[in-house]
Amino acid sequence: MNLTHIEHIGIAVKSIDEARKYYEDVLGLTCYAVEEVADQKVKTAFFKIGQTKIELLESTDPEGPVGKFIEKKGEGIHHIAFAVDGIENALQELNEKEVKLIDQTPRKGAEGLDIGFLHPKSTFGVLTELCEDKNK
Ligand code: CMX
Repeated sequence: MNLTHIEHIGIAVKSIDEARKYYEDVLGLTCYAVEEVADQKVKTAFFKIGQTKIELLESTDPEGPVGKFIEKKGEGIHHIAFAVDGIENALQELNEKEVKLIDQTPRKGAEGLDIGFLHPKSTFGVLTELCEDKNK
């Protein structure tokens, strides 16, 4: 498997409008995109630092993954995403190595990336995402 870099860190927040003031006014970052991902029941806001992005995640439904996460654990780091070359093969390899997959095959995520999640119960408690930008 060829992981190339940390693509983004997903951070669950109650309100993007509130949280972005910290990222913009205090840290001096620029929000370059806000996007709703309907099938994930989230609204996202992206900031870039070097090659890595911060993805703020606001739930649009209390029963969605981020809504449930905030209800249980509060705001905070929700997942880490690695960029990978060849996401299909990477997911297959992980499956063969008995890592529990949430997505057996890639699906479309924010920014048009192909993504696949690994279950936190088989990644030492860290919800992990693989992603590949096939438009590059
Ligand atoms: N990080 C670490 N552990 C997590 C977690 C997270 N983000 N989310 C849930 N868990 C843990 C819970 O704490 C719980 O642990 P315990 O059994 O020890 O209490 C367990 O996983 C089950 O949690 P749950 O609240 O019952 O939730 P579900 O099993 O219904 O779903 C999960 C958990 C990870 C399978 C689901 O959140 C999922 O499919 N996530 C992937 C998709 C996603 O997160 N999308 C939002 C981001 C989209 C984007 O970036 O665009």
